[in-house]
Amino acid sequence: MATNDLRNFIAQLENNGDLMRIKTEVDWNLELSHVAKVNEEKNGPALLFENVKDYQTPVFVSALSTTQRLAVAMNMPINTTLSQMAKEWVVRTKKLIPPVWVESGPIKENIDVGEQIDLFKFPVPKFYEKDGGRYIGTFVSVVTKDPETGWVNLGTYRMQILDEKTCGIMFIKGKHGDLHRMKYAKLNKPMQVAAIIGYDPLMFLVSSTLIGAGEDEYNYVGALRGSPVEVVKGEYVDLPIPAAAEMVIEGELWPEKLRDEGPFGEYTGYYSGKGTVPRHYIDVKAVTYRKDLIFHATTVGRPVTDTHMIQAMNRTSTLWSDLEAMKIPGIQSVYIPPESCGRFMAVVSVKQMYPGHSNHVGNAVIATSTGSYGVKVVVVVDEDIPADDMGRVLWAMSTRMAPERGVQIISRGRSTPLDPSLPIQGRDITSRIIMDCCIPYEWEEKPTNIQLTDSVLAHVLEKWKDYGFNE
Ligand SMILES: Cc1cc2nc3c(=O)[nH]c(=O)nc-3n(C[C@H](O)[C@H](O)[C@H](O)COP(=O)(O)O)c2cc1C
Ligand SMILES: [Mn+2]
Repeated sequence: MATNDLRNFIAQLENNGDLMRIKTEVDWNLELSHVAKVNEEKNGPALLFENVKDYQTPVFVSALSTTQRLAVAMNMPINTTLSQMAKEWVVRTKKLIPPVWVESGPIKENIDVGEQIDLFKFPVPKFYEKDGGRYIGTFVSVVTKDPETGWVNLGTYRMQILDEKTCGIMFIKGKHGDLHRMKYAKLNKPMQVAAIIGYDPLMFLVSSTLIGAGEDEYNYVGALRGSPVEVVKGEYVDLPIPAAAEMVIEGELWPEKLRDEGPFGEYTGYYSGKGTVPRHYIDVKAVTYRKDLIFHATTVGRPVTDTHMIQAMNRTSTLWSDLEAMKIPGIQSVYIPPESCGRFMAVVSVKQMYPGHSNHVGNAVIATSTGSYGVKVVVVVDEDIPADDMGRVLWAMSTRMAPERGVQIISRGRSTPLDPSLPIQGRDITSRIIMDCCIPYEWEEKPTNIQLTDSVLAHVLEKWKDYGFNE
């Protein structure tokens, strides 16, 4: 059964023994995030904090910080690798499934408007000491609409509580929410915004994915799930909202007005460098939430957290789709490791069929939309090495790559303001490296791999327990 809301997802984790309920009181101020982070670094279970200081509402974290939990969200066997899930994504998203409108849903069980609106009612964590405040939008999907074409977009953009009825929001230039904002600026009208916190985690996977301008991410959530998202209209905004979401913050954003926001401990593991900066904000007009609300958050910060896992997963998927669209033969597997912040490094395994094939692949990666936004290191390996087996990738890098032959530096390309390897004032443009770790196709004499003998291996595996091994 596909998950279709957060509660269903949590129940599945609990069935798998992959959820821990914390009943000890935990402070929303730093303590909660630190428990979550230490647990994530031990590859621990998802956590439900049931006793958050000053609050009745529980907080759920680490939903997708392991491949096992990503697999639950994708409705696949829990031992599926990230690269295999990405391949499945490529297949499922070939047929998009639009959302369907319904009359009402649990999201309307509580409706706060006017004087009732108070963002401090919710157990919003402060994650890191130097953060500018409490971040209500971390595991969030922000809905906006193009005023000219009606295109609905979902994007994950961080949101800070600025006061009881105001949230800051950060749009990096070029993001679709910001393209919409610029159109409202021309019309001199406020932009309606709905921020969804707590729903089928597939939506978070999708709202942080590089999908083309003009495309409605709801169609991708439906495609990945195999059934349409049921949506209702907002209380204040004329935007589609999942009927079974936990919580929605609705409001309007004046396109040219700014207030101080940040800083925020970013997923690179660093602050982005500029400290507190004037950014856009939402005037909150309604907050709707389910009975017995579960507040959903993610720690962000250094790898590996939900953010790194989902970026690794969705960027591997879009890179793979892009390469498939380029019709390059022989691609065996693709992988963007979570430890590279889910964006800075890409590995592709290829079955070579002609001289220069591995170069073709390396150059293609940086020409794709995904590769050209943020991938700095491209590694190409032969077919015998799965792209997501980093131990084997390092082996290929060490034994098959001759630096002079294998390495190319590309000096200019699109970057991100979050890349800490570049000076704070010069982060628009980055260089890239392609590392070809393949044995050259044209070599007549190739190094001989040591192979286990099939018949002996089969014999040994058959007798495995007789030798005294348990597993
Ligand atoms: C936890 C998390 C926080 C993010 N925060 C921001 C942000 O504050 N601003 C931003 O522009 N992108 C942010 N991103 C990246 C965007 O979600 C991503 O680029 C996505 O493609 C945006 O949607 P769009 O392509 O429809 O604009 C974040 C991603 C994650 C996973
Ligand atoms: Mn988009």
